[in-house]
Amino acid sequence: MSAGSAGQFPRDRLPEVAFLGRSNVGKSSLINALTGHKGLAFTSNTPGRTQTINFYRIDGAFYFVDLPGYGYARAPLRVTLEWKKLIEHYLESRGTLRLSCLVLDSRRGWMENDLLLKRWLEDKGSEYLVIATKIDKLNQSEQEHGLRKIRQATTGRGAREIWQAITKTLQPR
Ligand SMILES: Nc1nc2c(ncn2[C@@H]2O[C@H](COP(=O)(O)OP(=O)(O)OP(=O)(O)O)[C@@H](O)[C@H]2O)c(=O)[nH]1
Ligand SMILES: [Mg+2]
Repeated sequence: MSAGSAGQFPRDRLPEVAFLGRSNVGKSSLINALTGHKGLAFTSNTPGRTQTINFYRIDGAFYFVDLPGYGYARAPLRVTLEWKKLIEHYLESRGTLRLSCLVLDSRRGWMENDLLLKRWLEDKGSEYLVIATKIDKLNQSEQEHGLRKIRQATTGRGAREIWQAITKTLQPR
């Protein structure tokens, strides 16, 4: 099921796992790899392939939700803003969303928009998973370096939570 607006989201209240990330990182390919259906989600060499929110019902039990990628510089601004609105609306209001998979290209690691999204998910207290793709494009030492850098940002999360707790106790009563 493909939704270009919130009115078209499924209404059967099944739990959802969403795939988020920059354009072309491999979100749709990942859905195909996980389900073992090569042609299930459309993939393309051209960034900006997925332009609607696509819901794939798996075994009648849950949905994999393929979201349009962000950060595609060549998309017209109007389109970029529309996607942003649709993605934000989905993330903010979707009660059935159980897990967000934040997909990163292992060659690039964390980009500005990824960090913003990660922080946003943490502020909301949402469950999320960080997934690195295209590891096959790196050699052994690049793989180690790339994955270490990706993990670094996830360890920062602990520090943030400690600071949150500290500032909370320091607030005047
Ligand atoms: N080598 C390699 N190529 C990959 C991998 N994952 C995806 N690709 C390729 O990367 C390109 C983009 O993949 P998509 O799955 O369409 O990316 P997407 O994140 O869905 O992109 P948008 O829909 O534009 O947001 C395609 O040419 C894929 O074949 C991977 O793990 N390794
Ligand atoms: Mg896609």
